[in-house]
Amino acid sequence: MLIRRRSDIPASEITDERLYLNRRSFIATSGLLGVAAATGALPGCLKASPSDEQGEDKLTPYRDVTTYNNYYEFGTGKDDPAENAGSFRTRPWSIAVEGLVKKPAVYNLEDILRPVTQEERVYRLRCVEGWSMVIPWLGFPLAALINRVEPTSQAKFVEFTTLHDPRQMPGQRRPVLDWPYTEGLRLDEAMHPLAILATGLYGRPLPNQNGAPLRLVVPWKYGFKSIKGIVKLRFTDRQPATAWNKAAPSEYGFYSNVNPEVDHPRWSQAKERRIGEFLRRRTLMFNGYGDQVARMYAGMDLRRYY
Ligand SMILES: Nc1nc2c(c(=O)[nH]1)N[C@H]1C(S)=C(S)[C@@H](COP(=O)(O)O)O[C@H]1N2
Ligand SMILES: [Mo]
Repeated sequence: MLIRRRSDIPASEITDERLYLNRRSFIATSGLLGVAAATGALPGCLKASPSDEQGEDKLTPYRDVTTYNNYYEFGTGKDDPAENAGSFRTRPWSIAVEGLVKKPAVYNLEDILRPVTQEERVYRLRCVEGWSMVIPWLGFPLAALINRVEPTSQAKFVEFTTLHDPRQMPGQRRPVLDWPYTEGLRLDEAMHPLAILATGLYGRPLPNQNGAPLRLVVPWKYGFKSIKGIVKLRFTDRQPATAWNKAAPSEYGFYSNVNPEVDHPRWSQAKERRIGEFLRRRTLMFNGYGDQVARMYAGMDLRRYY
C-alpha cells in the first residue's frame, strides 16, 4: 500500500506527536480529562493492545490521520478529502433529530455541544480495506445526546445521515454511492459508552477531511460505520438501510463488527496494516474491544449478521 509522505505541509502546521503526548500526560495528571482519566481507564488508551506480542499502540502521526482518509463526498482517493475539503463550510451547522423521540427538533450544533463534556479517547480505527490507525479523538458519548432527545419505547435503531450538498461536495456529483451517505446502529450499540460523537482529534478541532464538524466513532466496527459530516439522526423501529450495504450487500452488512474470522468476500480480514508500520498485525475480534462489547452480540451468528 502506498502511503503518501507529503513534504509540502509546513512543519509548523504539524502537531509533533511527542509534544502532544507530553501536553496530554500533563492534562491527564492534572485531572482535566475527567472521570475516565481519574480511573486510569481511558478505553484502549496508550496501552498495549490485548495481544501483547503485537507491541504497543502508538499514536498514528497527525499527518497520516489527516491526509490518508476515506470520505467519498470529496473523492474516492485517499488523498482527495484532504485536497478537496479545505473550503467546506462547517458553520452554521444544524442537526435534525427525527422519528421515534419525545424531543424531535432541529438543533444548532452549539446547542448540542453546550451541555456535554468533551473528553479525549484514544481509539483504534480499523478500515474494512485492511489498514488501521490509532487516533486521539476529542468527543462525547453518543448516549449523552440520545438521552437528551428521549427515544420512545418503540425506538430500536438510529439512522445517521451526512450532509447532501453537491456544490460543496464534488464526490456527490457522481453516483458513486446512493447519496446522502447513511449509517445505522442498533439502539443498544448507540447507547454503549464506547460509541462517541467526535468534534476533534489531537486536541484540535476536527479537520474537514476527518468529518467536521461532527462524526461518529464506533471503535469495534469497521471504519465505514464512522459517518462524517452528520446532519440528521432518525430513530426507528426497523433496521435502517446503510450506504455501503445498499452499494454492495454481500460485502457490507448492517453490523460490520470487526471480525478477523469472517472474510470480506474479496479478501481476508485476518490481518491489518497499521499506517506507519511495516509488519502487518493480527486483527483482533471487535477490534480489541470485545471485553466491553461482545455481550451485545451474545447468541448472534456473526457470520450471518456480518
Ligand atoms: N460521510 C462519509 N463518512 C465516512 C466515509 C465516507 O465516504 N463518507 N468513509 C468511511 C470510511 S470507509 C472510513 S475507513 C472512515 C475513515 O475515517 P478517517 O478518514 O477519519 O480515518 O470514515 C468513514 N466515514
Ligand atoms: Mo473504510
